[in-house]
Amino acid sequence: MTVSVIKNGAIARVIIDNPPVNAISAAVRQGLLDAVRTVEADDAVKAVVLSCAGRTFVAGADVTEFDKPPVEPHLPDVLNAVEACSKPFAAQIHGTALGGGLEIALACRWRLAAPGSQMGLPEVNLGIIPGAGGTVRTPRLVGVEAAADLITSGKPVKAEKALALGLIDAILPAENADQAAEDFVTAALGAALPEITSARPIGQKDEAFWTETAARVKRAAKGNTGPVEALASLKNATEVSFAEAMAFERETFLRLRKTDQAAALRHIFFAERAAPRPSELKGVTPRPFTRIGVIGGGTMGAGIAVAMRNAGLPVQMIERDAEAAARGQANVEKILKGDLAKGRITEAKYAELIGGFNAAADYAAVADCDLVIEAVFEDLDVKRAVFAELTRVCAPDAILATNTSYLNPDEIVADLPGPERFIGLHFFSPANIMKLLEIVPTSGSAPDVIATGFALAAKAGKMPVRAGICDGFIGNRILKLTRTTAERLVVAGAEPSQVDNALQKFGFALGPFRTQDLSGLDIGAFQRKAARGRGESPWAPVADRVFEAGRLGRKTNGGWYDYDTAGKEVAGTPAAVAEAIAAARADAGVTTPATFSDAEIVEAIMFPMINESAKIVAEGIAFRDSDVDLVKVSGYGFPRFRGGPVQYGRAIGFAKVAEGLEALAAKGLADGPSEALKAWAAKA
Ligand code: 3H9
Repeated sequence: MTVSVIKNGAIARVIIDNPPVNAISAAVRQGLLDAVRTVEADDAVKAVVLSCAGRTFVAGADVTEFDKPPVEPHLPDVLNAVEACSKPFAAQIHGTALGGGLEIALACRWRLAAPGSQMGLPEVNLGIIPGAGGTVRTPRLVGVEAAADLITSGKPVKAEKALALGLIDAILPAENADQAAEDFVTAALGAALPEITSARPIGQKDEAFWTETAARVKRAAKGNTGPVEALASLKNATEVSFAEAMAFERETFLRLRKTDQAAALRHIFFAERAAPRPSELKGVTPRPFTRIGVIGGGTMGAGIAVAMRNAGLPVQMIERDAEAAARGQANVEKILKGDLAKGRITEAKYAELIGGFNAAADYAAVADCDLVIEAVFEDLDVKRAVFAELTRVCAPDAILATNTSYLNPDEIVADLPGPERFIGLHFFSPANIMKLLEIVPTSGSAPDVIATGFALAAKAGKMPVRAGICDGFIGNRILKLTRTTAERLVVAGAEPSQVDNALQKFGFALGPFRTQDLSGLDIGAFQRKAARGRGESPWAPVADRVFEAGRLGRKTNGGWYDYDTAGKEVAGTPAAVAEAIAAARADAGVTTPATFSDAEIVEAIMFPMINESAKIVAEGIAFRDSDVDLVKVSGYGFPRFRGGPVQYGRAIGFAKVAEGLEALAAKGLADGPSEALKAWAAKA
């Protein structure tokens, strides 16, 4: 039974049992409605405790139903029945009460929560707003201001905070919680019953509050419409009757559920849950890892070391000599001191984190590490020398990983003993902050070694995505293409700032030129030099010239943009960049620079990205299209509410993207559609 009723004297217990997270499916809604009727009809029942089986209270509406038309009974009606039931309900919360789960609790007379439980209204993270009274009942319990925070941020609060806010009535003891909940209700029945939530008064706020809050919410939402709509529903709830407010909320919820944004956010929600659990690793036990070696103490190595320390793992760093080891130590201290200064960690935590870290110059110090991550200079010979040394000093079953971003991990470890123990673990800078971790098996990686990569990601709070070997794996392969496409636009006639601004308006955290200024133009220049050394001919006529002019980006106070002494970008294209552009245009025979609308720029950048994503999936570099989207959203500032390049292409229609690519190719702005994209277009 999805919902069962246990009658045991005056207090009945209604239990929702819908694994894994008790999501509110149609069966749960019907079961709850039936349970209300059952207890209503039983004179012996005086009150009801509503709880859930398994690891959590209700995690919300069943998101998998959102692509289909709503099925009766609808949750708001079920909850009105719960609230109107003459036998008062108490919600007994454990784990999380989220979205519709919290809305169920709001319709109960009392809310009792286990210590450590959390409650919230995360609907805005799915591009929707609460749809069963979240914006209407919450303010009646916690006040309008606290409700605005809860609903527009989507962030859950812990039981203690919920109690202080008035969202719950009591925190239950950790032991014998069921009995304690029933005792609470029995005692409460002896006093006057609290008013049902819908009958409670709702606070009022002046126009200034709403104007200021709406502006703040819109800024923070960065293009996600959910928070803005949720606030509008809350405001409406303060102005009209309960029933009218419920109708308005429901209408908004149903309208938003059908939007591309909501579909995109659901896509990423499921992508995040699929990527960490590759089906081919089902049943494979990861190797234990208790001590981590990090080779290289530069920005990347230090960031990885801190990420590992934050995961509670002791770290041994190796640098080439004592001086470099001291620099590595200083780099790690700098990151941790920054966290201390920002109040992210306490003095005691700092001491604990730095206490578990050591930097040395002798490889013998990693002999007892069971997982070693190399993060040295991107040079094949340098990396090969590191791995040769590691295979000499480390135990034969120790896992040896490379953090390379552009080299071929197979070439790095070619001919070394124990091919099954090598793997690529591609962290993103700053590695202590960025969640994405590309897991790149080599041709010899053993399944349990790959599984250990995923286990390490879980331990360190990273988002692992499996990627195959190609130039740049998933993320940097697309990044490289995007840089080329952006430069094609500039050579054809666009200004770098126009390209950046159009993409930022689309929702990207930063445009491609501003990103290059941040990370340094030397990185791309170095990669192109290495590629030319291999006989390839990478195309970057403007970036090459800007780099040759000594403009490496923010670190030299100028790259694609100039920066003032405070580090603020100076408007306009710097003269040196304008010269580089003019020279590249002359080489390309561009006599009359073309003009582009923002929409054309977005298409010119996005369509090749979608095309490349299709190729990446067709080649098996990514296992699923949602993995490509996850990489771009979690590692490259791609707007989450657009769901990643593939989901964006799906929303437009792959056939339309393929057509658009033909037109871009005719103008020399992109390659034509790939066979892989054409296949997607044919299937859609
Ligand atoms: C809503 O409630 C709208 C209402 O206002 C209006 C209604 C009218 N639906 O995350 P996990 C699956 S909107 C369907 O790995 P954890 C998930 O896909 C909803 N499935 O576990 C996974 O499946 P699989 C508002 C769901 O322990 C499995 O459960 N609520 C849902 O790390 C385990 O999930 C939310 O946004 C769902 N709602 O974390 C809360 N939730 O095993 C969303 C999970 O096949 N959920 N699944 O891959 C969460 O935040 C986390 O799942 C939770 C548990 C914290 C609960």
